[in-house]
Amino acid sequence: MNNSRNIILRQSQFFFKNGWCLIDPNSLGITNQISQNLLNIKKVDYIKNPKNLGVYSLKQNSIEKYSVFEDLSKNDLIKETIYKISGRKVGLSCIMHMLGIGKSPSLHWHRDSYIRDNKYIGPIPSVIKLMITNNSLTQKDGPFEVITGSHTIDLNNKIFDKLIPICFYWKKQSFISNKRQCILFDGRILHRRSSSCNNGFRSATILSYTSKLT
Ligand SMILES: O=C(O)CCC(=O)C(=O)O
Repeated sequence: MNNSRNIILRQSQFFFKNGWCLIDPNSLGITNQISQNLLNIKKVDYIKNPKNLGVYSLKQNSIEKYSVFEDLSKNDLIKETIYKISGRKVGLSCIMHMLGIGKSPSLHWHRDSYIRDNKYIGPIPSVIKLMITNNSLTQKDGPFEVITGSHTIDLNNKIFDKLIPICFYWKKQSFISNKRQCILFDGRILHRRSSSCNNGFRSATILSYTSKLT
């Protein structure tokens, strides 16, 4: 009990400082079977989304065909853990499921919520996202990447957001791993999917959470 409280405390400190933290999928009730079910989704249920630059995404109306998404949406352990780590009471607002096969260019570095010309873009308060990677990943698979700490360096300026990944390249974190991962990240962080090679393969599920009105 004490040990799990210590883990959460360390994750919380890490999350506030860096804008992301790793969580053991099993501790969130995201079992191997869940990842297997996500890997088993039929190819016909995906579309190639131009916004996703060649990566397949699950059609939104196919989500209800697979009970695995209902299981994920009913998973209160995820919400409780996000509360413990971020201090925010959240509700699930969106599910995205992606399949990258073969070569694709990287997405641009971006934030999900930001201000441009005094206008708010994206959800306010910002989203918190949980990315579940369902297979092991190396650089060739086009892993998710962030600029660690960039959630706190936002000058609300397009040019700076192009310069930050160059100036702080040494702070780039690529989520490669020989096992499944859950990455919790703040939607204000600069992030992208990196490019993949001909033999690349990545199955990833992104759950977006927004603050609940109390
Ligand atoms: O697929 C990825 O790794 C990137 C996802 C992304 O950019 C987003 O959720 O905003």
